[in-house]
Amino acid sequence: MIQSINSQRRVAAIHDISGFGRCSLTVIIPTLSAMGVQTCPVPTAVLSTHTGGLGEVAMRDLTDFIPAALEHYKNLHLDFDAVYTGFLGSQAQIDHCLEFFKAFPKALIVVDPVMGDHGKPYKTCDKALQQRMGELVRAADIITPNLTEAYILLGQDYDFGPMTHSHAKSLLARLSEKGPSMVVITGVQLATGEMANIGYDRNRGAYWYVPCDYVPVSYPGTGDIYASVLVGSILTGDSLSLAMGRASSFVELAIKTTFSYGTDTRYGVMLENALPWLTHKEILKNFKIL
Ligand code: PXL
Repeated sequence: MIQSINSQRRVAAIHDISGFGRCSLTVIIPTLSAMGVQTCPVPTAVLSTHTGGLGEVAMRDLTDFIPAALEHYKNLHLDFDAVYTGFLGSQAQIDHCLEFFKAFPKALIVVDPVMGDHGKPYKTCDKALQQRMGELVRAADIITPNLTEAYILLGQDYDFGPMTHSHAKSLLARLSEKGPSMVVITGVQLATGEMANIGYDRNRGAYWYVPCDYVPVSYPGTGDIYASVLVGSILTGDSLSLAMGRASSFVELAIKTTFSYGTDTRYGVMLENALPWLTHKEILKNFKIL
C-alpha cells in the first residue's frame, strides 16, 4: 500500500507575544503557517504592545511556562524539526532555551539574538543578558543578528560606515567561529552604496548578499518576519542564498506596502496584505556572491 508522505515541518517558537504592534509571535505564527510550516508557540511573556514607544506596557511574565511546556512535550515524545528563539527577557529564559535545545538534539537550532537596533541595545537587554545571549549563539546552527547585534556578539564597537566585501565576510566568519554554521546579518551598508543582507554558509564556504531598496522608515517586527521566512524556507528545502532572497523580498514587499499607506511606524508592517505572496513557491535568484 502506498502511504502518503507527510513532510510537514514543525517548529517550537520560543518568543514573547505582543498583542499590538505586529512583532514576535503575532507575526511569526502567520508567517510560518503561510509557508506550510506548523508552528508551536512557547510564549515567554504576554505584552499589550511591543516596547518600542507605545507607552506603559501591560506585561505578564511566563518564564516558568517554558520548562513546563518542555516537560509536557517530552512526555508526548514530540519531535521538532527546529527550535527557534528570539526576544528574551531574562537569564532564566536563556537557561530554559538551552534546556529546550538539549531536549531536541536533532532539531535545527535557530537563534535570532534580539538585543538592540540602530547602534543601541534595547533597555530590556543589559550587559549580563547580552553575555548570556552568546551562549545561545554558541549552541545555534543558524543566527540572524542585525548589524547592532552582530557587533554586540563580537564585543566590538559599532561601526556603521559603508563596509567593504572583505570586512563583511570577516564579520560573518568571526560570528560563525562562535558556533553557528550559517550566519545572516541584516541591514548592512556596503561600500558599493547598496543596503544588503549578508550571509555565510560555512559548510559550503559560500558568502552571499542580497541587495535591498532603501526605504526611509523603520518598523518593529521586520527582523522577526525576516528570520521566520528564513526558517520556513530552509525547513522546506531552500539553500541559504535562496532563503535569504525569499526573506528579503518578502520584508521589502511588506515595508513598501506599509510605507505607501503612511501608517504610524510603531504599528508595524501591514503583514496581512503581504502574506499571500509567501504562499507562492517561486524560485528567486536575487542573491549575489559576496
Ligand atoms: O521584534 C522584537 C521585539 C520582540 N518583542 C518585544 C519587543 C521587540 C522589539 O522592540 O519590544 C516585546
